[in-house]
Amino acid sequence: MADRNAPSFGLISRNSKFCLFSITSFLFILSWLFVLRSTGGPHFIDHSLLTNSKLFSVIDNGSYELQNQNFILHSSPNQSVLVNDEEEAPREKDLAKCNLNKIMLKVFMYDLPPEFHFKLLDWKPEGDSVWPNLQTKIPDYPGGLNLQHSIEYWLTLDLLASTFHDPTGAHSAIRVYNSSEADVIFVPFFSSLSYNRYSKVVSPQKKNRNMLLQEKLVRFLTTQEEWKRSKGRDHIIMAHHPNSLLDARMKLWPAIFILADFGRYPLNIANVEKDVIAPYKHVIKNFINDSSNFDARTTLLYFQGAIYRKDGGFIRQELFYLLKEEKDVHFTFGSVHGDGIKQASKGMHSSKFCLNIAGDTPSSNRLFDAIASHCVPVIISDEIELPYEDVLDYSEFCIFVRTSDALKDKFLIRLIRSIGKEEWTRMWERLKEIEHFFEFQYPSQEDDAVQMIWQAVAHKVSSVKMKLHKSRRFSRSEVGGERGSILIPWSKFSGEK
Ligand SMILES: *[C@@H]1O[C@H](CO)[C@@H](O)[C@H](O)[C@H]1NC(C)=O
Ligand SMILES: *[C@@H]1O[C@H](CO)[C@@H](O)[C@H](O)[C@H]1NC(C)=O
Ligand SMILES: *[C@@H]1O[C@H](CO)[C@@H](O)[C@H](O)[C@H]1NC(C)=O
Ligand SMILES: CC(=O)N[C@H]1CO[C@H](CO)[C@@H](O)[C@@H]1O
Repeated sequence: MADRNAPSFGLISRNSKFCLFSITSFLFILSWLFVLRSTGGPHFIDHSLLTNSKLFSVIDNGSYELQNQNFILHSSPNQSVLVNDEEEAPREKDLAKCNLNKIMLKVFMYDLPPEFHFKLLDWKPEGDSVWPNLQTKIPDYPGGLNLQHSIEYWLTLDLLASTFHDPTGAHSAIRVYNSSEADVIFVPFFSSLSYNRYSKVVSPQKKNRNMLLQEKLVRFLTTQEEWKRSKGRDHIIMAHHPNSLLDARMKLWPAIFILADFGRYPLNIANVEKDVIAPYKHVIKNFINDSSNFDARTTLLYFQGAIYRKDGGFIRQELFYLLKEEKDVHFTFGSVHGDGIKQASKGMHSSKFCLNIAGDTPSSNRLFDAIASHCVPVIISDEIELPYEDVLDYSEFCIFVRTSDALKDKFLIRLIRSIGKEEWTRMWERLKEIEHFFEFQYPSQEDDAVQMIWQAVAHKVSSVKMKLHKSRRFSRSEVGGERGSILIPWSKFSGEK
């Protein structure tokens, strides 16, 4: 990062200024036309003014299509009149479309050997190619509960596809091949899958393959120019499964981690300021065309989950005793496998509220299952960190309860029963509006989980850059004036002791 300039972050504001300017200009011209028209003057308007205007061709070609959507350019002989096709103002729609191009994060991706990524999916490399050809076949990620942590797969696919010609053109990140031009350096190690698949030691080996891969990764990264020039601070490393990257994280911590939570990390290794929290991929089916309502969802409160021996287990057990007499509460233990997923889908789709109680980690995929089911989440997890909370106000569609309160007799059930039809319906509507933020898909779509994560990364990178630039102010008076020597430890600017 030391040598990077930061053009793309300028783009964010430049883009939105441009959008604002274009829309304002357009509205201005529009109102001007209406004034002319109402004073009987459309014939004063030169046809060429409209059709040849640069502004209009920009609008025509840009991310919003004013004419095609709401307006028709009527060219009656020798006069042109813009007529609003629909009565509603186009403003909101156009602003939303303008957002489309708000950030373009430039990402350099290491060409790691396939054993770090697609070979873990049993993909077989052809020739020298490190990457699958997505235009012929997209390797599948293993199903079941593996999928919860599959963000490594979706982000990598998105980067690989970012260089294809894409008529929808809605990318948030684009792969660049010159690392000096990149905003961040992406490390395509499928660490969650590596943990899930290769944690067992196979004799006669002493170490499992997951550990060996991590050692290899550390050796690789720490010898790269890209790593050396930023000490890894602009590197993106995915470790979504709470147990993934257990060994390497202690050596790679200057990087930006993409995580499910901070449950198993010391504060100096991972923290909210430096890292990015990503959602789990929900395992419950989406509730498409959800026409249920408050009364149709007959279960008041739904919970299905495992019992843990640690803290989370205690809370779950206590809550079970507090709630077991309530007739409209579904509270059972047992993890969701196979047919369980079908049952849980049914249960969550027919419940008003869904409980999320901290387990052995602060986060769980249950929250994202609840969102996909439009079942208002009730979160009892004091340490939980939520994805994109800088842009999303979870209190609009979730109920948060402190653990200490939840364990008071009748507290939780009274709170839940006090939420009436109107308030619940508002939260349910909001859930339907925001659910797409949590969808992982290929190709990625505007503001889905993949693009939201890239945007969250972009927000981190700009602050890292600012701090690095600031730290260079007096670099000439530092020893030897050498830039590499003034890289300060992360803890200096993350406020840790
Ligand atoms: C429109 O203008 C063109 C020349 O600019 C002229 O030849 C044509 O007759 C005009 N048509 C009408 C309907 O006035
Ligand atoms: C990479 O980008 C840097 C900065 O823009 C430039 O100086 C360098 O020549 C580029 N390298 C290659 C191989 O194109
Ligand atoms: C949802 O509704 C749309 C339009 O009414 C319909 O075309 C579609 O098939 C429905 N999907 C499902 C899964 O019911
Ligand atoms: C990217 C894009 O849509 N470009 C179009 C801009 O408009 C000209 C003329 O209308 C087209 O030829 C381009 O294809």
